[in-house]
Amino acid sequence: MSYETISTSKEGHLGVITLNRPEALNALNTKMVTELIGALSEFEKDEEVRCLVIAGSEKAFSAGADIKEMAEITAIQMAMTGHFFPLWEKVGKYPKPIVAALSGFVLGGGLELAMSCDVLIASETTQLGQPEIDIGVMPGGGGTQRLSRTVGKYKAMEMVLTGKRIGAEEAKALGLVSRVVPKEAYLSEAKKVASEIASKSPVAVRLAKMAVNKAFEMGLADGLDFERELFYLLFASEDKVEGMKAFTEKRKPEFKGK
Ligand code: DAK
Repeated sequence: MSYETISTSKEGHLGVITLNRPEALNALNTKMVTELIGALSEFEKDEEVRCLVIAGSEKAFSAGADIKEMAEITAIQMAMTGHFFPLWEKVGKYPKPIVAALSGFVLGGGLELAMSCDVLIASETTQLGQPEIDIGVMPGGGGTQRLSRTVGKYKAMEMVLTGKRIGAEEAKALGLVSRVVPKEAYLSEAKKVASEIASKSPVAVRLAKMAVNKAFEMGLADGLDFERELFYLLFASEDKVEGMKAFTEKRKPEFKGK
């Protein structure tokens, strides 16, 4: 597939999506959102792809939704089309793990996109924020909910109500990114983590991702029940037999995702 506002590639078991609107700091417009959904669907169907990487450029992962486009959209148009909602749905419920390779500006919808991913690797230059308040609106892609659950009420309030950005180190201290790396290494590190995930059993990875995500939706008792059911289910997989056999035979397992 060829795209205008993103590019995609396959590197072994990795599907890589790169946001590519440098003239607008990778602002998310309708075209880009549509193309992102298309690329995510392609990689979802591709059995060779076990883990995704979403990256922007060194200057900007994404500066958020395209304000120039949004300025023309009415409330009715937004409500009728869901605007970007299908993207958050797609990424939020994506069955394969997604590593976000962050650098430069990660703002508004860009941060909301990143927060819907699973592992966030950030360059030391990364600046994260929800600046929607500065243009008279508020986060609409899950920002108020995901940010609060991640950094707690008071930091989330400060970020959402003032629009102020935070740097990579502060984000790491708050648990908003998984790891901070030198700016030359953010993409290679993201691919390294993604490759490591891709080397594990795809069945175990998928269920483990589901279980961790449930922690944000369920109470502890229900979450523990959910985890136990998935754990039992994994004992029916060929990958479980292979993983444990390989351990006792002191060799690397060959996981097939079955
Ligand atoms: N939209 C459109 N164009 C943008 C942009 C954006 N978000 N951000 C940057 N650009 C464009 C600039 O207009 C400029 O283009 P030209 O003027 O050269 O044509 C170019 O990118 C370079 O930007 P600057 O000249 O401003 O570069 P600086 O380094 O001086 O500043 C900046 C970088 C990132 C601090 C600044 O550009 C900035 O403040 N950008 C806006 C950031 C922002 O407010 N982002 C939040 C947008 S609102 C929804 C879900 C989610 C959302 C909406 C709906 N639904 C489910 C319904 C999300 C909303 C948002 O994200």
